[in-house]
Amino acid sequence: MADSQAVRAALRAQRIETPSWAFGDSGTRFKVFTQPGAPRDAYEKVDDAATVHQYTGVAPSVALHIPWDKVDDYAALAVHARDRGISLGAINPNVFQEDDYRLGSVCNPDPAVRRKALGHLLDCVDVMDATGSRDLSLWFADGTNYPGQDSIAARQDRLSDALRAVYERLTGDQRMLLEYKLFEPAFYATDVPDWGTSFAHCVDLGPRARVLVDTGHHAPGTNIEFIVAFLLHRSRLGGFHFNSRFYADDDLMVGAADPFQLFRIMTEIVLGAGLDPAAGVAFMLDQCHNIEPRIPALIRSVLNVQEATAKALLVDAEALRKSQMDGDVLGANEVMMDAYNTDVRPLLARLREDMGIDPDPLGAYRRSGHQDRIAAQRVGGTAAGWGA
Ligand code: PSV
Ligand code: MN
Repeated sequence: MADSQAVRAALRAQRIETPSWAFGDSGTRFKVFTQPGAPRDAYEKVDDAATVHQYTGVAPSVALHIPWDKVDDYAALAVHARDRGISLGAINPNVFQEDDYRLGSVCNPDPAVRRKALGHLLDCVDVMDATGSRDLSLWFADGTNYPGQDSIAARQDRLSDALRAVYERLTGDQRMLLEYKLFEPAFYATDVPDWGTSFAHCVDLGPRARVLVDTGHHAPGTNIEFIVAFLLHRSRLGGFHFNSRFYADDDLMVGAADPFQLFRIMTEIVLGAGLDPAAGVAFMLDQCHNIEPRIPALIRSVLNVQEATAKALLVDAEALRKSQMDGDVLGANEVMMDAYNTDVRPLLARLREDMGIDPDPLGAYRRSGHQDRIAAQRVGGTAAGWGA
């Protein structure tokens, strides 16, 4: 897409969802560092998400994790979000933090535990009804640590049963996104370890079920853009959990570890028409900011996705196609690298001016004094974190 007006229109229409849990305190199993100004409840997390949107203009929704974001009245939380200029996005059920789930949730050998997990998933669809959310994002920590611990096949059957029950509960435009993860917390066999497993379950279920690609959930060296292109081509790419990693599921800021990979992913999205809302691809972040200040880290992350998208939009698709048809290996590579090596920051600055926001979102946020204000205001109570 060479025409810069068309590029700017596409960027202006892009939507990137922030995760509520990235605004709370987080850490590793060694230490959770607390930060001043941490939100203390779902309402303050929504406020922080609204701040990210205010400075970027392209992050108008926030995903919730239940029960971390449990409130008495989800419709009221949705109204609060609307008053702040954003909406509530994907609902992420949490079936991994209770003692009952030691041997898994929906794949647990104990039918009573499976019933409890399924009950929570169905409750989360009720939450979606109240918030107007389209997507139920499912991630299961289920798996086994030792060979022979449980039947791999039986666990797949239990998973199918639960997914089917949830699928049948969906109405309207509601969808189910099934996330996969190679390992962790299970170390021997994860029950949904890869895109193939997720894809197979989604195909069994029907068109409302799609695969969720978390960029940190693969073996090192995996060609993620291939997975993206394949799923998009089959109309089964439900969306992303963007983050970046050096080693495993590091949950660092997207585009920080490997901006070239992010560009390659976004190029497959652009070439496969995945930016078109009709393609139904949800662009979401899933990160933890253990040592860096969170609101600016999320602003940075949104900008990184935007920069990668801008570069992907600059790929000369016609020239690329011609090189491909001519078998011109170097020519095709040059088309890609020309786009990747373009400095898109001036184009994005112009776009932001057109949108009526500061061309330098991070600088504007730093100058705003917002961080000091929330640090002064949010005293008392319990800072949100995993489990709150
Ligand atoms: C699991 O590692 C995961 O990526 C899932 O999306 C969870 O919901 C999220 O992280 C929790 O932080
Ligand atoms: Mn994730």
